[in-house]
Amino acid sequence: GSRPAYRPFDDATRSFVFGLQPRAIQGMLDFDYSCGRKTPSVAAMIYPFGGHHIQKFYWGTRETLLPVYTSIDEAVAKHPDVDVVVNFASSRSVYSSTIDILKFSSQIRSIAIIAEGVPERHARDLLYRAQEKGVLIIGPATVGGIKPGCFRIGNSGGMMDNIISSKLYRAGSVGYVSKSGGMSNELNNILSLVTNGTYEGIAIGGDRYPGSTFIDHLLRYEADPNCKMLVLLGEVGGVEEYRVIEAVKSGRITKPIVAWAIGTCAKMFDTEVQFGHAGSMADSEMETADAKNSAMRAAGFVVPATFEELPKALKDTYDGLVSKGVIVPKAEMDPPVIPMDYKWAQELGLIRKPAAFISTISDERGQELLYAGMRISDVFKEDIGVGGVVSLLWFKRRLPPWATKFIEMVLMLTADHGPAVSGAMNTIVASRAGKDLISSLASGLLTIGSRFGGALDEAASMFSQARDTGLTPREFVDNSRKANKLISGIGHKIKSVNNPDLRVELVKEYVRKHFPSHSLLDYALAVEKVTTAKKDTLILNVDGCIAVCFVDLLRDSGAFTPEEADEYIKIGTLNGLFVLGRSIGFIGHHLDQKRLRAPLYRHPADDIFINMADVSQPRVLGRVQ
Ligand code: Q5B
Repeated sequence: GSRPAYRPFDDATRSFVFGLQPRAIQGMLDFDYSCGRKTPSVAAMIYPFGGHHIQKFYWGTRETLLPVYTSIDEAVAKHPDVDVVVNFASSRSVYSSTIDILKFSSQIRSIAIIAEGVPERHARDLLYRAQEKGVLIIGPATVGGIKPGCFRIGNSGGMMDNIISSKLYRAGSVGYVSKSGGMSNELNNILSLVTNGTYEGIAIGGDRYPGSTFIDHLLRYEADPNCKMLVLLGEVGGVEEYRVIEAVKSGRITKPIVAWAIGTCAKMFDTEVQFGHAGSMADSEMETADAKNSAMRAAGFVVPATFEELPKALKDTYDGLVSKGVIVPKAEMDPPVIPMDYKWAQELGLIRKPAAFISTISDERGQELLYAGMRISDVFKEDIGVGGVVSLLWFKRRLPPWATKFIEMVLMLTADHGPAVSGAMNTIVASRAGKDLISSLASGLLTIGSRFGGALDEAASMFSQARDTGLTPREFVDNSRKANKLISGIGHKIKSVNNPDLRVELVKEYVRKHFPSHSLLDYALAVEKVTTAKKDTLILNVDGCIAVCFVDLLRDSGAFTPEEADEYIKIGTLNGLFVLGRSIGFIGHHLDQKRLRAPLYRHPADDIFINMADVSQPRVLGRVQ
């Protein structure tokens, strides 16, 4: 590319991210956006598994798509402008993937290796191969580094608010190199306070064999005319600081350099102390932090007396460069506004929006599923049964046991009434047409209506209205007839006074025994007396009986206000009982037909009286010749 070797990253740098790291990539893109970059610094992802696809990211307030390739070959071929790979491969696969990437060294000039725990022999081999090809390797075991205003390797620099507060969205004049990402964040912050900020910062990683080390980066900064001041944050262990000392002594590094070796406290322990990093242990006196600090001081580095004095040393050095005119501070730009993720803003309580839905019966967001506030484990501990669950989810309250048992009784009674009823028929016909369970069930359910199974709500409202307005049973029947209105809940196709519906008998028996009151049932039975006197099939049918008993439950259980009781009748609760119960039977019929391998049903034509008498003389439209 057109970039000089000392400046591997600039504001046009494009990279691949190896591995699926959507959060890190979003962080890189947010950084880019904050820098005012025109194009995202990530061109694509490489992930060998799961096939080609694309992933969506934010680009400012809008969204952008990034491709995911399965091989480096393809990615390189498709994006000739990319010369950096941020390799997030695990310690197990990072060696082979980096070897692969190194094959494209004519295009890929820098690789950041994030993985920790890379075996030292692998690290050394990669280092050797990369040097041979002149490829810059940062890492392993590092967040990478950051080039303010230009490019961010992975998660370097921390959260976006940190990046903004450390002014990393625009370049400063100070180039630093450190081992750890955590110390880098600290340095970015200090530099933003006491100088015009970071020009570039690299964390080389804490392993014994980093792919590039202090001297590599400091020599780059030395060569880069835009970098005016150097910072070395070393640590106990290793001898890399001495290579920098040699470079200063030999005149290869001439820019002012502020330095500190961390770990001066190691001498306070009796035994060898290993700090967080694999390489941070002194094998000899020379590798101690104190020895390094003394040697650097002696070589002319600016080394403060203590770490706490580092900011002052940085400030003094910077101020000196400004007064000499080496650094000309630029006018500060306004910090960019980075759109905050909706979820994050919500968590911080910064925004609100009206919910599109309200729900008040169940909640699965917490540790435990709740039904109307009752923990699912308590549902079982207290053995509330299906009736209890229905009472929680339909009525948002626990009903007394006689009521929940009644609900269960209703579900059991209405579960099925043979294959000949219209709903079961439709389920069976649908099933035999090859439909699946849900379709066949739906076909049966959609048949439930005011004449079949769906008469409960209207029965409840007709009977209670009649009784509430003081009509005698006879007046009610007469009024209905005059209005040409069938009484919902009265009449049955096959059941009659002489062939009573046992289900109805069971309900009556239960209600009389367990309900605190059954006044509407009594009223309905008085109506039945009138209707059956006319015709013995005009019994109080199963729909009607359940309906009036449920009104008694709603009104007299003490669990509902009169308004609530009326509301439940109005909003169609009672038909729900039949729908729920009969679903059991419809599913049974569907399974039965499947089990029987029942073939497609076609109704015999001789069972249908087909008569087109009314169209036997077609109207002549136009003239017939
Ligand atoms: N008449 C149920 O009719 C049925 C009258 C009436 C006053 C009435 C009919 C009706 C209201 C709706 C209702 C639920 C269609 C039924 C159920 C579940 C099921 C089903 C199963 C299961 C039956 C003969 C004469 C006529 C009519 C008069 C009829 N009903 N008068 N009020 N309600 N009921 N549905 O036998 O003078 O001769 O012209 O619509 O409650 O669905 O097992 O099958 O578990 O699956 O066809 O139990 O009663 O009688 O219509 O020929 O009428 O009685 O005006 O008088 P039918 P129709 P007239 S339970």
